[in-house]
Amino acid sequence: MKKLTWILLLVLLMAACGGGPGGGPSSDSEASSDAGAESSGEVQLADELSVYNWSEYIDEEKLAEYEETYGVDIIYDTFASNEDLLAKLQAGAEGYDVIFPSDYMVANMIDLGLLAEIDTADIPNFANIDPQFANAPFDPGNAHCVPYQWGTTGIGYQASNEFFQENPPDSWAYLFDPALLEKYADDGVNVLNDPRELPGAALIYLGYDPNTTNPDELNEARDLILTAKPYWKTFNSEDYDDSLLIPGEVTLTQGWSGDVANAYWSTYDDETEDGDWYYSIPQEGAVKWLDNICITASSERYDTALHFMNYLLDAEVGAAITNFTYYASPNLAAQEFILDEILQDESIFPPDEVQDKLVWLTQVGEDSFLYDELWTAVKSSQ
Ligand code: SPD
Repeated sequence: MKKLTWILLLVLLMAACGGGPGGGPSSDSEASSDAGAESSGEVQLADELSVYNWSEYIDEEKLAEYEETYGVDIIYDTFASNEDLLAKLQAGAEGYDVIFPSDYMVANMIDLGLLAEIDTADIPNFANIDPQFANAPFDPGNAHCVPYQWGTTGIGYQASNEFFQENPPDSWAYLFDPALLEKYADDGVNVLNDPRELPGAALIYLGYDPNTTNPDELNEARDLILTAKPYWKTFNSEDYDDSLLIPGEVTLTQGWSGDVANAYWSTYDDETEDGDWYYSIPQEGAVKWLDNICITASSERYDTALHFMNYLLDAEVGAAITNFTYYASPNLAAQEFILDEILQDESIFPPDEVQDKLVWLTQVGEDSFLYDELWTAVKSSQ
């Protein structure tokens, strides 16, 4: 069906129902700045929208549904870490409209003027968001971004590994202590290729704040990482969903909750009624994070970006995303459509006693060079 027909249909539908999944934020032509937008009454959508997200972090059927329903081609690209995203934008990459930074990176990007402002009154599906995830300290009043998915950073391990059967990894020592690592390093250990997450785990293991800017503590974390590094096979946070599952590739990984839960269900055996990948939040504590949907300050398709944002916050769309990614959804209205196996999974929705051990990463501002130096030392060592 031609794009114009879809737009006309959409306008009629909106008039009849008061807006569908993406039908909320209508663009007054006065407010619209979309380059190449086709105008049809209230709604103006651009021909294309460029979306830059974490890898394996959306149900692509929902992207296709958006394209088909609204006649907008989505140019989709992925990044591996908040710092990669930031570097790309700072290098002057223009053309990205919608991006998905985490909590502390939202704060950084606001300070750097990289995010467009939004008004949640223009996003009807924002009402679906659980109030506990709205108005976060890193973006007061959701003046720039809306919540997308949340999770934790822990340890994923193969339940079938004999050593883990006797010694389930319950501490960051399993990632950093050579005495333990030598028991299973030959079977493959992976860490997140992430300049805040890996140092964050080392700092927590050492008993420090993962947001510290104390050079001595950071040096200690760097040395801990350098001692463990020879035992690690890979630094991979992008396609480890696939690589993790290749037999013989990896037996233990630092991992994000949803990716490990996905690995559990991908290896689920109906006969044993169990999967091979378990997830653990180490006893020393771990990081909790919230990824967000934001519009870049350089976007020339602001109205379409806002429209897409509203679409992603629809209850059924939000549930479909969680049913695909296995990450927790901050979308309260989505809960009724989320698979029971996800809602009941404590590795995805941690119980209170685990929540108590979780901390947020926060922006370190001008001191971020300390983390850059640490990361360079880690990545450049042989
Ligand atoms: N495969 C999708 C991973 C998304 C993870 N976001 C993590 C943010 C951690 N700071």
